[in-house]
Amino acid sequence: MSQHLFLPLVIFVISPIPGAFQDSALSPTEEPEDLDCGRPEPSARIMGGSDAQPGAWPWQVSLHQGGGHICGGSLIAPSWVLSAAHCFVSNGTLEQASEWSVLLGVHSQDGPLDGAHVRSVAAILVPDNYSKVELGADLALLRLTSPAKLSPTVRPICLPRASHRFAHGTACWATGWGDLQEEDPLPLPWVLQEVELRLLGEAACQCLYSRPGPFNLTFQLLPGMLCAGYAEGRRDTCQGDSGGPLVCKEGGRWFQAGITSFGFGCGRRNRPGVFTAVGPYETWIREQVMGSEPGPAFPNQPQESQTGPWESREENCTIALPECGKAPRPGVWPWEAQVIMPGSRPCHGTLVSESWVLAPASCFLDSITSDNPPRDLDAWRVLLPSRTRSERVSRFVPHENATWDDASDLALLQLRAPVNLSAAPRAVCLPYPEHYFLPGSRCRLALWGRGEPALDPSAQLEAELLGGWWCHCLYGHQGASVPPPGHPPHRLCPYYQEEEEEAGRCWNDSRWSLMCLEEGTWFLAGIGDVSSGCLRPRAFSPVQTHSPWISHVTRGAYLEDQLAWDWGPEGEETETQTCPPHTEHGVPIATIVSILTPRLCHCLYQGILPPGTLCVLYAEGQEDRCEVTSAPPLLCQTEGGFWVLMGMAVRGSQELFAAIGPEEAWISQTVAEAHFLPPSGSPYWPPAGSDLCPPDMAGASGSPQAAALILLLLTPLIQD
Ligand code: 4AZ
Repeated sequence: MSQHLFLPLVIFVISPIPGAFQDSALSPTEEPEDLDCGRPEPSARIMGGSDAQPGAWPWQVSLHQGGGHICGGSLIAPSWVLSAAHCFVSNGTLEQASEWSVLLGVHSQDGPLDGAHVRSVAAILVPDNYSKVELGADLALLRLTSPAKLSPTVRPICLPRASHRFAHGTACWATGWGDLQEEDPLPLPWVLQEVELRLLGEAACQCLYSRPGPFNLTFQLLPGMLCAGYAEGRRDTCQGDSGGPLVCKEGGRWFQAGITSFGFGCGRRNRPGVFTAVGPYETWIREQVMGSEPGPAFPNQPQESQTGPWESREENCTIALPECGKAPRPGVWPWEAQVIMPGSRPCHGTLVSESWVLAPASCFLDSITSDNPPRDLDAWRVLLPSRTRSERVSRFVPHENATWDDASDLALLQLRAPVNLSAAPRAVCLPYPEHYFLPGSRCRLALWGRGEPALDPSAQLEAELLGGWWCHCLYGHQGASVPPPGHPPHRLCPYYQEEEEEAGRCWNDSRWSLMCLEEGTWFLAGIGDVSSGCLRPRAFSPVQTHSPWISHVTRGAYLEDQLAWDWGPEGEETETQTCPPHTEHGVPIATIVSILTPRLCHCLYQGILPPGTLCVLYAEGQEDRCEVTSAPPLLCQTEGGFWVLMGMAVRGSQELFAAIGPEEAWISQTVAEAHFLPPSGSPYWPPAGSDLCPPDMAGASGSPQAAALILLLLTPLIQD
């Protein structure tokens, strides 16, 4: 159960109303076998809260297998429980009924189950046409070995008839012991959770699912399914709630409109939960339970008009939320946060929700190694744009790998009071793990950590993102497989149109975060580590890998406020790609570079380089060479152990070298003693017209981006 509205608990008790269980709503056409259903003992329910009151949902059952809760279910008759088929079918096979037990009248699943009782299962029935959740018919009936003991905390729910339509927009309730959000199990004492969900019309649901974001390519709402939830996400069912009921109150009774079936993630924007609609299965249910006395009840329901008051508002599936990632001007970041600690330089971080700031943990190294929470937390302040007063900090959560892994150099700081999000301050958007930043995306740098701006702070560099293949292979190893779109990248490589020489020095002294723009929305895409220094193209560690941690710590602030685009591969580029070999000339003497294959060099530079130019790669973990200014020689050792002068740097470039080989005649004439090795037999340049480049770059030939990249790489490096 994913529920991110945590309201204070207000407990009050309404004394039982005499005669509350008399069925005043029964019509003369009521079927004789109907038992009283859908009426819990009157209780105080905490609206918008998360823990249910004991006995508030007396039809809710917990289905156990192997001693643990697996799925929810609902009591529909003393001997029958309704649940989801997918709880009992694995690899096309229906599990043994004897493996399952049904817990009735449970509130907290921890400790003594006061007032609860257990029944074993005699039979599990699943519709013949059930195959997998996405194809519908995800329901199951469990026949108990002996009838449940009905009591105020154990009562059946009413079922709707096939002809009944629940009005779109009706407020209904889902209940269960499922996760609080993705990857976040319900903590002890495992109290039953409730969440209010609105029924969504079919068109609205399909419209939401077609909005960009994860999973938008895969969903088709089928007959017999219904959606409930909200465009903005936040409140939803989640893993472990499956099989549990979605109930709506009509005419003074609770009816089960749906069975929690599946969804795409939990509480995500535009991805409401999907339920099996119960009404359409009236006949199937009646057939299965035939002969049982008493059977489930299908009382008359007042038929409402099919078009509820919410319908028109839903159909255009718009969301009104404080938006993340909208900046008035690039470089003017409304999410820029400065953390001030007594006795040290300010630390630049980013506002990621109304209550949380993300910053490099290395700013707070003293705090990480000493006690947690840090003693001086009271003295910390956060400055945010357009706020006249600074914010106080109530909690400091460093990433567990922060002290040894640069890519995890992150900490979250919780503000004592949430700030009002408006034009400024405003949160940046964070990418989900499956976020795919399109090659060529527009990006910019923002200050990060204790970094002093090496440049005039207004001159933040405009950059474009390199394709994943390039970034991965330039920094990765030969034969390494490239993460396909939809998988978190290992690095993000932007290349810059303006160059660092403006600053007169390498930006090595500054740390930057990488902001990338999609559809007018800025995402915090990456964080720069100091070790990437002056290597080019610069590499940033992707933030998306940390979204589960951020989401877990901020408890939904992330899900609430973040958009997630997923411009997936759409059919192409799904084949596994690997990195080509980096060198065929042995290890260079300075041990800091490898020569790229002619093909890679040719593709990377789009054939614009003069024939005979060698490109080199600064491999992972190596020192940067910002201090090298004079044209260095490129020396390589052959298999025979000879050291060979392979090339001379092109105009001081660190990546490009003019090959010596083609100049053999001229050198021999000038320096009679020079020794030349026999040719290696491998030309430095591929034949004209060969198109061996990966698809990423194939279409980019001669593009401004490619030209910019070439200019960048040819730019001589200027020393401090
Ligand atoms: C599940 O795995 C599950 N957000 C149930 C419901 C939803 C997602 C997953 C809907 O049981």
